[in-house]
Amino acid sequence: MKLEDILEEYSLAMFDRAIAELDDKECYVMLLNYVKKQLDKAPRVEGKKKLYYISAEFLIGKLLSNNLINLKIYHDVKEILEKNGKSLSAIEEVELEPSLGNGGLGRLAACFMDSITTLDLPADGVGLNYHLGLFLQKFEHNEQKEYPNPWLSDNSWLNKTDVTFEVPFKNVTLPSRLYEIEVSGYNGKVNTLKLFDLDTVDETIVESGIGFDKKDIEKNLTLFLYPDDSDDDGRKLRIYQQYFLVSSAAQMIIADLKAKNIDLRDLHKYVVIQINDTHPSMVIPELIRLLTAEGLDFEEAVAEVEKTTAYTNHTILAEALETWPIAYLEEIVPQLVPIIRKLDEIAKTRSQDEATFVIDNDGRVHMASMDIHFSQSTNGVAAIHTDILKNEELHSFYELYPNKFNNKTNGITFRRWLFEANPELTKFLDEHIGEGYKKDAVELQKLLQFKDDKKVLEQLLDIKAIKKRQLAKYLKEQQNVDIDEHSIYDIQIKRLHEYKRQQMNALYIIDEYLKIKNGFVPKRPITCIFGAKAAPAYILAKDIIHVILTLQQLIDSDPDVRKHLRVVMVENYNVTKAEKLIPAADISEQISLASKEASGTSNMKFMLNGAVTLGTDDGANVEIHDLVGLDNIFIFGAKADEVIDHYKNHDYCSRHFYENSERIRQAVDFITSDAMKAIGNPALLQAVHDDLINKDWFMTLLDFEAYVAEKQKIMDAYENRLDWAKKMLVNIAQAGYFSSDRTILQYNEDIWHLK
Ligand code: 26Y
Repeated sequence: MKLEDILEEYSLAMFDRAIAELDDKECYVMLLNYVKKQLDKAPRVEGKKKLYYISAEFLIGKLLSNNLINLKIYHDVKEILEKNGKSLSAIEEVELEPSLGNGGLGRLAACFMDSITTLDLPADGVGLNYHLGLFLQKFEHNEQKEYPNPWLSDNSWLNKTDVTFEVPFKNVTLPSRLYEIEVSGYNGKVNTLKLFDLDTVDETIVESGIGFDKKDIEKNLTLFLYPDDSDDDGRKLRIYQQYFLVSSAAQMIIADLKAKNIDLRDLHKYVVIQINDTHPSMVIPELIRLLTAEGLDFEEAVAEVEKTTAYTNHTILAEALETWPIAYLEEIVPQLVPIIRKLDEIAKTRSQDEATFVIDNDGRVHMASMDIHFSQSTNGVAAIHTDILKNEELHSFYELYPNKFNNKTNGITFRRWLFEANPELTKFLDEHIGEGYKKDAVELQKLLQFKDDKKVLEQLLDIKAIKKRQLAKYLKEQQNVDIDEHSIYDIQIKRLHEYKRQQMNALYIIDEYLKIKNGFVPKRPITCIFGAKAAPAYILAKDIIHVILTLQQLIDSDPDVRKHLRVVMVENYNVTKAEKLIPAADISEQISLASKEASGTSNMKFMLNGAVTLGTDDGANVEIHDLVGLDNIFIFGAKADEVIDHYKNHDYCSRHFYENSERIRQAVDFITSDAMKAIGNPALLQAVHDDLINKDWFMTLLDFEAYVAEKQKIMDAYENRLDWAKKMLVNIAQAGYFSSDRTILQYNEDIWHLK
């Protein structure tokens, strides 16, 4: 039967009407049901050994288009809908985005599941079924306000199961229930994302924004992703969440093995567990606990767990390296404490170096230390990041276990970030280099043969113009802002964090504003686009958002300036918005302080979509730089070793830069100028101003002038349109390395050994 007839049948069966008579919501529900049926029928990836990718976050984004693409019916469905007067993109608006992640780490887990399945590797993703994902961000009076972000509905990809496990906490044992989302691969097969939940969780306890009773575990356990951990109750809730996740995961793994009559002493031959940052680290003592309960000796269990688990580090920021007071663990999961103490003793027999202790002298458990000692592999997520782990942050461990350390440079799935987000560019590639790149992304290099072909370069510019127009239309609909589609789209989208230095971009805008006010206008209008959520308890990050929004309003209401320079902060930045923003970008802002961004992955998505990077030599920018060469990327600022030296010597003084540069002083002082204070909240503006002068922990002022100079260069380069198109082309052609398929093949080859 033809797909068209099948969908008509679904439509009639569900709504008693033809597709042409359905509204968008009904159309969505019809497609959801059809696709879910296909996924149910699809063959599962099978194999002797299975990966369990345990992660507190899976930032999967909307799934309809993604699944249509992987089932290879995207274009047919789109056509059928159009024939019936419907638009797929309007129908997609009906789907609620599951925001089950904060940013990079969670989105990486989602890209990985896509690639793992596509490469036919058997795996479960294992996480939590947060009822309310990352908060919904709204701007009110130029400030971020947080609201609940529900995504669960009767019509979702989530399937409830009868599978439950008993998770023992000190005061109460709670049943975890398994929910599942099928993950499609581009090979027509499926793996499963397994999300655990607690039946008694109650959304009605949420009050005033995203406040709730943090002590009421039975009602709040899986209510929110990363609840505010600025107080003890919030931190304890995170321990409850983490243990609930890993105990469910460990019990499920053991149940899977028992169902296949596998001897638990052979665990590592059938199972590999990837620990995604330290949030699931308690899986190590929990598995040891369960294995000893099943009859293994303690030493046997430790050895088996060490062979079965592997750890990925995603950060060198001290505040993100988790440590839990042993007293909290005593209070919540006392059964783990004797195990962790024994692990600490074993670790001390291996090294007396304090930097490698599992339990430090203040009685805090270092989750990363436990991971490194008691798993087979520790990897960083970009070459420079792994080098910094080896040589600086985790140096003592590297000396102890040189063979455990390895690099796995991150990647992104091209199914979502090219085929789905940019069908125009995909079609262009199909026409010029054939479809081989869809299997082997490195074939994108075939595009290089056209780097001096004027016609091809012009086509690339045309595609970018289309994507820019689409974004302008979308922003008009979403936020009622008008942007000039002929301006340069300069985009910085990522979590708001001082180390990512959105404040440096804001200072650039001020510098440009002052120039325009003095009669020096840019050759072409510039639109500076931001998207960023700040952690609700991260005050300075919220203040930086306030500075950006205040600048946006100031410039919007200034007819002299707004012709030349615009600022747009996109509200509630999420995966869905990223898919619209990235293909439209001319310039990709990757301006973190060198050494601080472990990898970055939006840098890869931008590059793949033909944006040119303006960035520091940090994270994966370094590898992009190597691949495209200095003609095709704009690099500025202090290098990682210089930055690391500043920290070691405590010799960075931002005030020194402020006092010695007129240009810096003018830009920084403008934050608290009368013009800004007339619009913004003076106290918040003052906080950012004062931090820049007195602290500036991430060295904004160190790099500011180099940044402004390099940005001028990239804007000038943009004016030579054909030469710019060539830069776009080289970036696209060299992006193949950043396919998550490559990353996953490397994980499999070096760590998982699944097939
Ligand atoms: C412990 C808690 C405060 C916490 C919550 C979330 C700590 C860390 C995180 C998330 C970290 C994260 O997203 N890291 C990012 O991982 C990406 C994927 O590897 C990297 O590309 C990116 O550079 C890194 O910041």
